[in-house]
Amino acid sequence: MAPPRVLAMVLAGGAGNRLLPLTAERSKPAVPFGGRYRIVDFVLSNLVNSEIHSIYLLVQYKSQSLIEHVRRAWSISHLIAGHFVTVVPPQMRDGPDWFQSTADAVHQNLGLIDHHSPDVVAVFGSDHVYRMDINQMVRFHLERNADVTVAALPMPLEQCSAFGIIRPGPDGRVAEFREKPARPEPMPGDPGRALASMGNYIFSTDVLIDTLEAMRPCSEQDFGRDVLPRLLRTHRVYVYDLALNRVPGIKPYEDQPYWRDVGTIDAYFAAHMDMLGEEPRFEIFNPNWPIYSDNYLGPDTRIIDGEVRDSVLGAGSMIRGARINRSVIRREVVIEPDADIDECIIMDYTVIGRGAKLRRTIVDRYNNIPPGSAIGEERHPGRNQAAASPPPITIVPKGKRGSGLVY
Ligand code: ADQ
Repeated sequence: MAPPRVLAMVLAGGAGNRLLPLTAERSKPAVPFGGRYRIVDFVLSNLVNSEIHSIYLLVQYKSQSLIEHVRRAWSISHLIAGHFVTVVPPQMRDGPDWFQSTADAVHQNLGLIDHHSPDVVAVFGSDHVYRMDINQMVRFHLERNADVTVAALPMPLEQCSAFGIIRPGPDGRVAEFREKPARPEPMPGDPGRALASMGNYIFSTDVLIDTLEAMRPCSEQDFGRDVLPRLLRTHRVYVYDLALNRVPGIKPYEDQPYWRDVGTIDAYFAAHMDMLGEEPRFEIFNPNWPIYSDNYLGPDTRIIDGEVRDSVLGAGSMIRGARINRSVIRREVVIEPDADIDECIIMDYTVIGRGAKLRRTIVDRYNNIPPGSAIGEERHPGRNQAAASPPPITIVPKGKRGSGLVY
């Protein structure tokens, strides 16, 4: 039997206010992640590794750096018909407004779906760090003759007001869906957790088109808040538990499944810490399921002197003599002698001056941290020692291009 034809619509227009100031000049999917990635690379890698190669990326405001990144990193072969990652800016097809909401973004592009006439449409978010074989979810959807399938996984109850919460029925169908409920209901037999939607959906093409056409002209409609509750009443809506998903090459010590919504600074920082350690909760190196990004053509990193423990070093950097502990250093970063960097994320084209001390700090791109600075916990030694919660994370916003590097 021929494999199903899948068209992916990746929702990449999120403003990401809870990630400010990292999203002051870029959209959430364009925020740098790890030593060399952007957040959007995770969903795109999952799609391409799942052999889904027809991908539209629906962007909105502050999309310039996302567009540039996708052009550099995701120009997959145009020689093969049906292989593309194409950025779709708002076309204002229904009037002078930009995409109003997630459902509206897809609604304004129903023409693209019509043009490709796929068997199913994968409507996926782009704000998550995870590995997932999306084909397994497509098969699950087709085997059940579902109209819509929602990917989900159990999450701790205290985090669940941030998610769409599913009450599954005995037959695997979604019995109830509540978008970001104030008091989420735990799963039966699991009082500490509720079943949270990942914001990733497989739609049978006709159902998606008919539903969005019928919902017009209420353009402020959202997949979680409006589309799913409406479809539950009339259609076959199934839940796909990510725990069923088997991605090749996952190490025994990794969280299975690993999935993080990195929409807040705390979650973004924690996801970086998950990549560290001898047995990380999320192992970025998996040759069976690579995470792709752009091909950096600069030099390797050089360490002249220093002490580096449990850290990720991006390419093209220069460590002149520093103590670096549990940190992620991205590309073309210079760290001067006697700097002390502890649990930090240092982004591209940045200089950390001699003797600077940084703790639990995210330094955005293009910064020049003066010699002798003390940023983060170092400024208030002992302040949080008695507190049960970890010390807060300090952020140095993006500097001016050219103010950071050169060695
Ligand atoms: P949220 O993450 O709060 O909840 P939202 O902010 O609407 O949902 O973002 C969903 C995706 O759509 C993101 O990838 C975002 O970048 C993108 N997006 C938002 N507005 C857009 C627009 N106008 N145009 C294009 N893209 C847009 C959703 C679900 C919940 C689920 C969580 C999981 O609604 O049910 O639990 O995701 O994180």
